[in-house]
Amino acid sequence: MHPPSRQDYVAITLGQKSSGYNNSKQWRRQSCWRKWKQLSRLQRSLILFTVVLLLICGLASYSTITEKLRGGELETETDSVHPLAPHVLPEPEKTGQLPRPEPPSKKKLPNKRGPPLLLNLQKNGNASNTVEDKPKDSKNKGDEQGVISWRGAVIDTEQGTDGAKDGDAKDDTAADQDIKTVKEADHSFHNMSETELLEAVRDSFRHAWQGYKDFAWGHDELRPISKSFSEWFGLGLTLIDALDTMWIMGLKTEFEEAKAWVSTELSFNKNVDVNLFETTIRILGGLLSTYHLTGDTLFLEKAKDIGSRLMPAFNTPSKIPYSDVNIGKGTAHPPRWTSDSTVAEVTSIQLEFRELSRLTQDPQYQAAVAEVTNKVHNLDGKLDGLVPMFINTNSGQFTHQGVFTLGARADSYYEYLLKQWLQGGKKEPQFLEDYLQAVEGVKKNLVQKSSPNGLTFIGELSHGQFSPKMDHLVCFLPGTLALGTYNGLPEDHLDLAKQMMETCYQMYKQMETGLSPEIVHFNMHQGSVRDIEVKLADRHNLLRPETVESLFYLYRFTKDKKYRQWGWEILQNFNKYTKISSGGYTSVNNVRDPDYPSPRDKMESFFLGETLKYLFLLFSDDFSLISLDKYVFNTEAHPLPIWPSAA
Ligand code: DMJ
Repeated sequence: MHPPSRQDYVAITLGQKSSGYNNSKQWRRQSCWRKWKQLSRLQRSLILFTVVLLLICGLASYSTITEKLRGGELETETDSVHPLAPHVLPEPEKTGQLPRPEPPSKKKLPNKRGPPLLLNLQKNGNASNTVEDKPKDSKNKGDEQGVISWRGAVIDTEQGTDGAKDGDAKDDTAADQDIKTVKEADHSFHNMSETELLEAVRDSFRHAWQGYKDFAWGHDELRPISKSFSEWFGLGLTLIDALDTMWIMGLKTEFEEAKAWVSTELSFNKNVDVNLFETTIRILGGLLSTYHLTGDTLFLEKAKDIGSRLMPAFNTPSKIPYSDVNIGKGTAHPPRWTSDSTVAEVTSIQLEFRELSRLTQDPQYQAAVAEVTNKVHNLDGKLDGLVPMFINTNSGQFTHQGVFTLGARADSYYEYLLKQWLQGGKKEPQFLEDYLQAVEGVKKNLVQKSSPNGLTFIGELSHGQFSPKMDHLVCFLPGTLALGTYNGLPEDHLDLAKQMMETCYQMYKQMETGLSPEIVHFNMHQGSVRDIEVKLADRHNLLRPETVESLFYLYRFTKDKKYRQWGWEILQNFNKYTKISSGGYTSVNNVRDPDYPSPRDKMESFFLGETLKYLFLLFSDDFSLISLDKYVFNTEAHPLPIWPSAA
């Protein structure tokens, strides 16, 4: 017998619905229900468990199949991808000091508008615009010239996206693929003149800018696949970060349209919480450097405005600034979950605030950041000049002590020690002392060699325990070390820089896409098969600049052309795996899968602010273009002047 309540339920249900149902359906349902009720609780549990298990397996295999289908449908095997750039070109011009280029206003602008293959094909209507629909659309339109894969590469339609060929490509060993990439890059690099290399970077910039302009104008970041944007602070982050890059590249039209937006649309009078560090390095830094390069006071006025709005961050019991400021309300606060700030963040705003004081003759900015510097200088808890990652805004003490890294949360502390010393004309010995001590601390505690090939890397230390983990962020270090040696610091800094540079390059080269993951782990045990391991969660690439940044410094100081070649390979792989045909570049989830690197649908502002700028400067023979005797780059690649000796 069913309990009364269940009978009621059945009766009411059937009664309400009976006119619409046929009898056999009713009967089957009642009979099934009776059988179900006759089962023991154990039997019912077993059946339910099996059903749930089957559902989970079904869902999992559905997403795998979907991904495979998307990968198979959307991509081509590497052999069928036509390289974008390599025409046969004259021998490279002889290097040497060329006359300093005129500023964009006086300069003859390049005629070329936009990437040759991609935009032309788009104009022809042969390429659809998103990763998801591109090959399907192209097939439907019966394109005979070739379709464009989501990578932005042109595919031979006869080969199409044939699954078997995909499979063949996958059978290649990683080593084979590495060799292929290098050979291709080698060939095109040696055949390119300086002018061609520079134009290739300009093309990439134009392509990124076009996507931003079409789908994200005035917003923080482009989402190139969904053809939309994301907001972080709502301050046109990409546009401001890219201003000085456009000026340096001589992209006058693009620069003027961005300047018009800054002039008419940019307002900091907004009820919005911004991150002090990110706003300082990207917005304040970007405005200050653009002011210096152009002499246009619009940018100085905007810099003063944002600088003064960031000052409430320093109103803390310890004078160590909070991470977040509301630039409209003039209030500041730490993150919701802690009263700590990040050490790199509070110690990497100094170049910008010091420069703001010099320009405005208002000492408050420099005084605020100098107080932070001095506090950190005097703190206990360092290890041979290495700093922990967190500092408390109430006590002013380091927290989470005993953990040391040159990666996230500590990286630019070291960079700004050297660069403040340079900015001030080498007159503030405290910076130099702290920097030299830190480099010794790195050598003593964090430098190790991998197995089997002996790559030099910088690991991490946690309570005395060494971990062979290295963030891509650490690849700023070769450039900083080389800059130090160029300015008279020990030669062995440059030796370490060169070794580290090789390692950072290998972090790209040894990946199947030729792009570095966010984090790597090095093997240290004798008999290891490969030097570099990548954990599943660390396989993404955010279009970060640190390696090309260091390549730029190493090339300027050594003039060894291999650094340019490495930069060229990296640019080509960004073009191959992250370029979106409708405009923009995307960060990717998986640098180990050249068939489906899995786009993340975001173009970080530093790709235009830093990555492409450093690549452009790497390929320029004109060393007076942002001379390293006259400028220091902030940690977002915005050049700020080295102070004249009178200052
Ligand atoms: C940039 O915002 C800066 O270079 C910062 O110092 C580190 N992170 C990103 C780039 O990776």
